[in-house]
Amino acid sequence: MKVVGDRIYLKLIFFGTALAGKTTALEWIFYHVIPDEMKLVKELRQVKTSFGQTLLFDFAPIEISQNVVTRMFSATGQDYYKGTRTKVLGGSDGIFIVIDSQKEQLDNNLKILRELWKCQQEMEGLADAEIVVLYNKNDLEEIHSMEFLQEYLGLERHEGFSTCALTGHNLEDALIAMLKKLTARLQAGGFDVE
Ligand SMILES: Nc1nc2c(ncn2[C@@H]2O[C@H](COP(=O)(O)OP(=O)(O)O)[C@@H](O)[C@H]2O)c(=O)[nH]1
Ligand SMILES: [Mg+2]
Repeated sequence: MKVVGDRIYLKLIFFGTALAGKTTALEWIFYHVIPDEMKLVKELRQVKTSFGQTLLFDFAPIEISQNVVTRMFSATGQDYYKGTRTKVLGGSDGIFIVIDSQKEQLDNNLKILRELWKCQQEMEGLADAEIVVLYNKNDLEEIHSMEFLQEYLGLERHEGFSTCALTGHNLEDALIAMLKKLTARLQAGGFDVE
């Protein structure tokens, strides 16, 4: 959280393995959930490789109330960009963990979660970040159930939603859950959230 003048800046990030659906989820939220008057830019800012994968990050600033601005990022999942990923993670107030529910991705999810828990221990402030989990690609056949993934990946204590980023299924609810947690935290800290 950054306070500049009478404005509070919150940082939200979508974190997960490559191709889990981070960019798709952020795009859907930006274009279908956020009302135009809240958007501080008209288009999502993206830096993509020639294969359409996110190179650095996707970025969208949104004014959720008169004095609170939420900046949403999606961190790239490729191992190659590990250094960038930790930079994007730094200072996050809220983390959407995007799990690729496909069976073949089980170990990749576990691997990237271990990395996240490690970053949380090592990076200042990150341990307090609010977490909401998206169990994504719930429209596909060869997937594990949300219940199985919660237990196997050790995510039971975090609020989770079974999502499809292509159709936006449950994404609005997940965003609302996150904003409620952040608003409660701001109010507990004595900030006005109008
Ligand atoms: N079937 C299905 N495909 C998805 C879903 N979410 C993302 N995808 C697809 O998965 C691929 C990778 O998505 P992308 O958002 O670029 O992944 P990122 O690397 O996490 O940003 C794209 O082809 C998306 O269309 C989903 O919920 N269901
Ligand atoms: Mg991406």
